[in-house]
Amino acid sequence: MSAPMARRGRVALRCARGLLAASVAAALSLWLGASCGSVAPERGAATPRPTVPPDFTPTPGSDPVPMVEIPAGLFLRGSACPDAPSDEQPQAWVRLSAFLIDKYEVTNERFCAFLNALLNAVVQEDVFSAQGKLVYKMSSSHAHIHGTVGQFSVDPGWENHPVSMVTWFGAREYARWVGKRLPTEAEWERAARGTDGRNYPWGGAEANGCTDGWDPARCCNGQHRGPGLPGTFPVGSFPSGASPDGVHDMAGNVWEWVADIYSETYYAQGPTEDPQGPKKGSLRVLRGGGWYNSIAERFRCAYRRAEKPTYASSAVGFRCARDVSS
Ligand SMILES: [Ca+2]
Repeated sequence: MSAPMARRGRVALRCARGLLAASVAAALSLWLGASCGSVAPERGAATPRPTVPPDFTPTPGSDPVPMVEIPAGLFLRGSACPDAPSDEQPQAWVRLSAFLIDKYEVTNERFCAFLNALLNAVVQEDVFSAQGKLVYKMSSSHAHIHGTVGQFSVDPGWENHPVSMVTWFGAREYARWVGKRLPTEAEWERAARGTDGRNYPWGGAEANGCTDGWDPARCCNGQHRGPGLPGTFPVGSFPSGASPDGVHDMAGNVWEWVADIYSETYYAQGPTEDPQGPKKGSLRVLRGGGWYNSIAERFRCAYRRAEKPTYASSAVGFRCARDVSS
């Protein structure tokens, strides 16, 4: 059975189970009206909001993007130049196990497949997780995935642009669906700058200053942005800006969610072998700079930004990673 057929089969099975339950639970029938499209909510009843189910089955292989293997070893994390923000200090050698990371940012087309696999309702509003967390801010005028006639589609021409308006929760749920995970903050930085502590994916010597090597022609940024809104380019549009390992758009296009909780003092206090981030904290880390930024500092591989995990922006997306052994 093909993957699409299998998905349709699972959706049909969910609907059949739900319809049986609806015959004995009137309240539940309202939910089914939204999730299966077969039982209309009563007039005047509150419309259940679109929700990613909590118990979906990961479908490894449903994410056709190439991945780059980063070998195990040491890399130089953080910054030593005097004008670097304090949360990037101290600079230190960090050891990582081998891992795989997506060569490109997750696109609208790939995220649309996720929504189509898990939601079966006409939606013109925001999508939430089963725990009530915002996943995708579809109501934004900068969102380019919309629900029509019972399925989602990408606005023509935006298929290969990076998805945006996705929260940290949405990024995590997508990664879980494709059998991957978000990269740790350290993995992301290693994939962006290699092992030698360069300022940007393409180079730049920190000894000459934190923004040595900045070249706005090598990435999507405020000085060189796409013509639409959001001002992104299709992923992989800047091969001269790829990292030493061939990972694209680590500087610019969209900021990227990583797995870690943010702590300003984590580099000073955390481990230097496979760091996973602090255990507690209310903010998550974003990396790499976005299409509207014009400040060279934002695109440095070591630059750290923190936002609430429910934050959604037209300049924020993500990519996935996984263990080599998984
Ligand atoms: Ca990026």
